[in-house]
Amino acid sequence: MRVILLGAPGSGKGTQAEALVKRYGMVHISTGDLLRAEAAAGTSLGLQAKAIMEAGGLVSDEIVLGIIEHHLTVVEVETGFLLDGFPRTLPQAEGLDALLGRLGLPLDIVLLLEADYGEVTKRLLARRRADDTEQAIRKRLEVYAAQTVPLIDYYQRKGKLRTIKGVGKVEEISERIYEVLDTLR
Ligand code: B4P
Repeated sequence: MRVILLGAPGSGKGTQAEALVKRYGMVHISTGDLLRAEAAAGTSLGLQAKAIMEAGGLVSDEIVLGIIEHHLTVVEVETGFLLDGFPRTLPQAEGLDALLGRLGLPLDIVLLLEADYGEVTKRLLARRRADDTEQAIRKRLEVYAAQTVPLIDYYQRKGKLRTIKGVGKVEEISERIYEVLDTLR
């Protein structure tokens, strides 16, 4: 199963990814987690990314596409993959299409987790990660609206998009997703 999880910051992509990977066994690829790991390791790429992330911006398409290409070609993805937080811009989506085309790994579905900005802001402020300050959250939501929301239309046109109500108990949201993904198995 080859799945993309799309949604605003704090919409629960990382949270739902954990449950989905347990149930379906696909490889979880979170660009946010990978960038935070680079930052924690103190690599030059990581330090560059850390400053951008803490300010609420997006790391460059080139860097993120490089990371994804590495993971999809080097890591074993025969059981499928779950892309969490990627793509976030049109160039990333187009780059991914080209890469998946080359690898012969067509995408099955894009799940959009829908939660309003008031709800996601409340969740992120409660979490207190380094990029969860009020100012960075405002910036992340602006970036989401400008750069990531166009992907909804992009995947809708391709007939790949399914929208999931992302508000309620975590388990209830997982159940909504299982209903959709179980039909693909
Ligand atoms: P990410 O790591 O992708 O994080 P996110 O979008 O902020 O959060 P997510 O939606 O995963 O929320 P979560 O489940 O954790 O991105 C961080 C940064 O990395 C970006 O701002 C950017 O700088 C950089 N980056 C990542 N990918 C990139 C890319 N492709 N291109 C460029 N830059 C990139 O949930 C949030 C909180 O809500 C948690 O505390 C959780 O417990 C809670 N929660 C979840 N579901 C809930 C529910 N149903 N009810 C109540 N609370 C809930």
